[in-house]
Amino acid sequence: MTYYEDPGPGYGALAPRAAVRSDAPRLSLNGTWRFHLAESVAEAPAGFEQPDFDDAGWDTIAVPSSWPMHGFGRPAYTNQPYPFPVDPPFVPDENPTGDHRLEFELDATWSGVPAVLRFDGVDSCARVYLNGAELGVSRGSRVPVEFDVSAQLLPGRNVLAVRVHQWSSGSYLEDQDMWWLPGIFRDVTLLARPAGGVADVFVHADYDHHTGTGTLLVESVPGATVRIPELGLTAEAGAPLTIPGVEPWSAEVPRLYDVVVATEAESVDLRVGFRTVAIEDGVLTVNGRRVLFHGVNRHEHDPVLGRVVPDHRLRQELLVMKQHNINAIRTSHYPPDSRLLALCDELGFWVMDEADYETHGFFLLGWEGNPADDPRFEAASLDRMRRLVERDKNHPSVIMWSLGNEAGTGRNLDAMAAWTKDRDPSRPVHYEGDLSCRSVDVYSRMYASHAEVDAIGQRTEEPLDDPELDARRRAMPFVLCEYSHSGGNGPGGLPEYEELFHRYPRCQGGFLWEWMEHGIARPDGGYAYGGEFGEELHDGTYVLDGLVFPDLTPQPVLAEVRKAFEPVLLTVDVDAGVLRIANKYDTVDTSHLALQWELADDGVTVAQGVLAMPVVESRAEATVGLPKEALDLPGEYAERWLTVRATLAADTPWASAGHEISFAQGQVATNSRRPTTAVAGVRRTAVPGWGDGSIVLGPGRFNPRNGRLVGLHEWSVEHVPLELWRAPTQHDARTWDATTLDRKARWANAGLHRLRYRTVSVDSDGDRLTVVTKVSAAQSAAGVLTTYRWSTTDGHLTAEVEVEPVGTWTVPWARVGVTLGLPAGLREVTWFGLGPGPAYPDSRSAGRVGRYTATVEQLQVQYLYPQENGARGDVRWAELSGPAGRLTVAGDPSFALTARRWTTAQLAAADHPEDLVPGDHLWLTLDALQHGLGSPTSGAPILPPHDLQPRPHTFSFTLS
Ligand code: IPT
Repeated sequence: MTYYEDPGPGYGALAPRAAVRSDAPRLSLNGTWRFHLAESVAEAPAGFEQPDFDDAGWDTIAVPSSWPMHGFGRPAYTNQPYPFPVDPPFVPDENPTGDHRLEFELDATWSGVPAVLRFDGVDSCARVYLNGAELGVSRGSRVPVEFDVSAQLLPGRNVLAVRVHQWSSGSYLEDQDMWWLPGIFRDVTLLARPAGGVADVFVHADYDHHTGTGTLLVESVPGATVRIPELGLTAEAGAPLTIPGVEPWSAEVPRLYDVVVATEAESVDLRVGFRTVAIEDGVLTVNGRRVLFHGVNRHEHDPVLGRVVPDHRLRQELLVMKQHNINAIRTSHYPPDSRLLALCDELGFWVMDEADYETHGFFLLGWEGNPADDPRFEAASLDRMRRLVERDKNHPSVIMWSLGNEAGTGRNLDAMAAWTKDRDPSRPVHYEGDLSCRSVDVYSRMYASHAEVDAIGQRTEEPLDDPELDARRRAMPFVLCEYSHSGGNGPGGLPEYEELFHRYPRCQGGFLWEWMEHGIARPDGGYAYGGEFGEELHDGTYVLDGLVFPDLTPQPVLAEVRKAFEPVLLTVDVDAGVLRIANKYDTVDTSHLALQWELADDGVTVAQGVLAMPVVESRAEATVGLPKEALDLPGEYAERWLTVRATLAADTPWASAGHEISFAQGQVATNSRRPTTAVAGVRRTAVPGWGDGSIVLGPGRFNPRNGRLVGLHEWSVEHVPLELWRAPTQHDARTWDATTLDRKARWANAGLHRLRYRTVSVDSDGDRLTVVTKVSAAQSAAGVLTTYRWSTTDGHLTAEVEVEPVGTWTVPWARVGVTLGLPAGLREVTWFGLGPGPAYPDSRSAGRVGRYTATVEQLQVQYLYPQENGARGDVRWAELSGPAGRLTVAGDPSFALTARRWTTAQLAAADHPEDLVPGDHLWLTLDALQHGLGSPTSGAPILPPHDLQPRPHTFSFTLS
């Protein structure tokens, strides 16, 4: 068996230890290395490890790097499938092999100094040589490995040679849903290890919330001292220290103390947070408080660099999370770059730190032969867990260990859990894949439906067969390690989950799937997804499922996330004249917040001010009087809304003073004097007449044969009387089990995208034009009778529309909408309704009633895979304007609005945003009803009210 197929963890590496900042000399070996890529191991050059090997003809590559991102080989994306035959621990001969060489000079500082060479991440198997001598072999792509190089280091010139294989036995344990990207993708460092230095350190910093006392126990080498300069404390390592009056660490107040652990030979700096994690009465607590995870699953991805994540990006990711009320991260599905955890300590996040462990492809084989249950993989399994825990054990942000993801069940997982509990009893152990929870401390599910979470909240979930295990699991706290898959335009249904987390103490929130879209930047400026690199097997757009775009720009749904995750709930109760404030923070009161209010008449601000924010303790509630004088302000309006916002009172490390944490709106009862639109005044009606071969009614001209609107004022227009289809979203286009047809397929089968229109009648009766159309698709007996009753008053044209399904419908509708093709010279839209972002039936809580203006371009959301997007919700009226003129559309009561430079069919046909080319129309669709977005791609069904089943409906709109 080859060394890269050996199922063990590799050889030659030192025991794992904590990642620390030390004053011992260090030398970064990052930079430009010589590089040679062979298609297979057999083609890799012999003797490449020899110092005098001639690499002059080789390429160069940056280290760290994912080599396919630099033109060597190609990225490949699969979710579950292994991109090689499943034959553990063997891998194919076609095994891209990257040889890396670096010459470096050492000065006198390093003479005779013991040292180690550290690799923070190599994907997937590395064989390492220094000055021609082999140091060893590593596997475990995202865990660090250190080799002792004391005997090999030379004064002056040294040559480091690393052979990296894309595939190895380790690949069987690394089948995460992401790009396969081989390379030395994290730092390479030479570290002096002075004799008598601080070889390792394990900080135990607990907090007793009853007494406010901290205890600190630092395990390190004999004779080491521990200093906390800020507290003027010095002690010996190994001796427990009791520190009264310490300030605890939490994700909300990430209080860190600098601690120095030193021997004569070396001094190590740590940032320590005092906190105690416990499970009490079936609830997970930190410092005695129940915590609620408003989390995301975070992969490491950079659209240009692959698995290399630059510093500024790490920080930016976390700032954007904090700014959107996200307080927790699951490091799906492997240990992140350690710099991330240092930032989590500093900025405040609850972290579920996960081992580099997933064998998902075996699921497709009924878990037959799963390495997680194969004794040959036991040592490698334990090694991965050990390297995770040892590296990250000192981070206060890490409050839970996770064995990995989607690796079925098996003895190796049990062994990993047992080892972890023994090594670090201070943190609970998580793993979702074993429903029995036999070796873990927390009950976890992914994509459980709202109904299931509700049952779990009441501890009435389906029992396990084994009563003992069942009782044990039923007593556990519950988290959703993944939920609300956000592929493309979605998910819907977040507020309903949040409500369950607030209702049931056992339901401690979860981690949305997932933080970032893994699009790969193409040279032409767009982003690629799976299948665009010639992969034989791939999962296409499934890699595009983030809350932020690859460049970290928030998707609209992030506003919805921020709303759902609000730590302070505000309710404007206009009738009672009060603002209700519910503090949902885990620990802090509301003294860091300020309250602002704003009163707007039909979206125009007429008054604003501040309210004194009362100090509301965590989990407590309070009320404050609303500004009565403002509510009673005289004015002419159709709708008066009061908006109250809780904002940061002072700057924080992650946002400036004034940053909004939560908001609420309340409609002020009106003695309305002005209707919603300009459609007002004395009624001057007109009757349909004839002109130029068309029926003329007010500003409208109609085709007498089919009754469609063909002209408006001086424009010619297109008119689609009824639309039932939308450009399928990623959620429309996929279900998670192969046995259920997705909506896209069901809509296609029913022909919603190829409706035909038959004019039943065109009648002018009195002052109305009545047009009846039967709408249905080829080979379908189901249809919709659509009746338009057009009338005109004062130059406004009003349509009352009635839709009535006929025959037997077996699919839901995507929408009930009317489309108008208008002149392209309409460029801007001002609307009164929900904004500023899009709103869908089950994703609208972030919308605020107001008046907004956007260009047609700004209304579009450029999902990396084009799909339905950008609808503005509850629009009472909208004005479209531009060089072509002006058009006002008013709804009774309201509609959802999309305005695009391409048709729905063109949107649906595009593979990339760049494929969408503006045509010579502005396509305006007014939706009376829409299907929700849901989140079906991973299992949870859409909530019934958002599932648009065919039904009769009437609505009305007015064009002026
Ligand atoms: C789930 C995986 O755990 C996660 O890595 C990601 O692939 C996610 O799916 C995407 O939806 S597993 C799935 C069977 C629910």
